[in-house]
Amino acid sequence: LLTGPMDDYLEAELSLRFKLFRLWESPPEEREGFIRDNAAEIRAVVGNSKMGANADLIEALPGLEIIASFSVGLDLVDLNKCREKGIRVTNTPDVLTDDVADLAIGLAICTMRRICDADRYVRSGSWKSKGDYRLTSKFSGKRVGILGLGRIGLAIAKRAEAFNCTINYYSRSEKPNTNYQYYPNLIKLAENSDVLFVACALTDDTHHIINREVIDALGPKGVLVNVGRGPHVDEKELVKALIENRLGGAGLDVYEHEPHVPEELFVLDNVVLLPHVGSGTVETRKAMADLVLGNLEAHVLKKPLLTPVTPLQDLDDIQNI
Ligand code: 8YV
Repeated sequence: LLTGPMDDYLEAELSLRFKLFRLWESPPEEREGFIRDNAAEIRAVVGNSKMGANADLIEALPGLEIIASFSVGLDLVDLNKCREKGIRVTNTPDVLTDDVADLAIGLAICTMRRICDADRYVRSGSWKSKGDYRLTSKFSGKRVGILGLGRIGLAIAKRAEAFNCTINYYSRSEKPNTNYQYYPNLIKLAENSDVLFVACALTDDTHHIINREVIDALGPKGVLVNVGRGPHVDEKELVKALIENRLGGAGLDVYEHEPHVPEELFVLDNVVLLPHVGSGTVETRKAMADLVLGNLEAHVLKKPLLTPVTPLQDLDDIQNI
């Protein structure tokens, strides 16, 4: 069962190997019936960051053996239910790390150097009519804070090091084998950051972890970059802080209610808004698709899964995507 259209190559390859059910082809009001009618045959679900597998879907599929997510984030998969039912889960770690980290640094530079706004300045003819563009903020050498020092957080840190940034981080526990400074308190980290990157997994603990207090600690010169999940940030507070100039800027790839983006942000020139494209390169999406296919094949052939997530055993690990 493919929960939504996610990648042409993946869909084509899946349909060569398996009988494929396309959930989105049924109108929303008919989906329950569609699932009920086909439940006996459905042994695997392929979901993504838009639609995973919640407890209702899992309960409705008595023959379900595996959920292979076309994403690293598993916030839309009910891992407790999977554990209870003995359902296997896989995701797509590592292959997307570079792209998401590249984009995070891109968003920071874009926001601080106002690349998108400056581009609009040229296109609108303002350079000719109003003269040179305003001065912007430097990124190199700044204090970078990273929320979640997992695979993606570490890749952001490595890149920021090359820009001579100071790297500090917050996570549930201090990470061994890094020279980066650990802050056990997120507010303190924000107070000591020029740019704060959100790169942790979304769980009950990290929902709205970026709240008004953290935003105010980052302050009127600080920049927030979110390449994690929208609900990490209290979006209403973020919008308010940006409008009231209590926060310097924001580079966002994710939002609380995608694809809805608060329209108040559209008129602000200190924000850069991307449509959840962190892993969106041809190369990475192909690698993610190959992992989904490889995991499903391994499952069917009773071979070891390529990227298994043992529900909850690995929560600490996926805490830090
Ligand atoms: C999406 C992502 O999965 O990996 C994740 O957790 O959010 C992205 O890679 C991708 O956009 C497909 O929906």
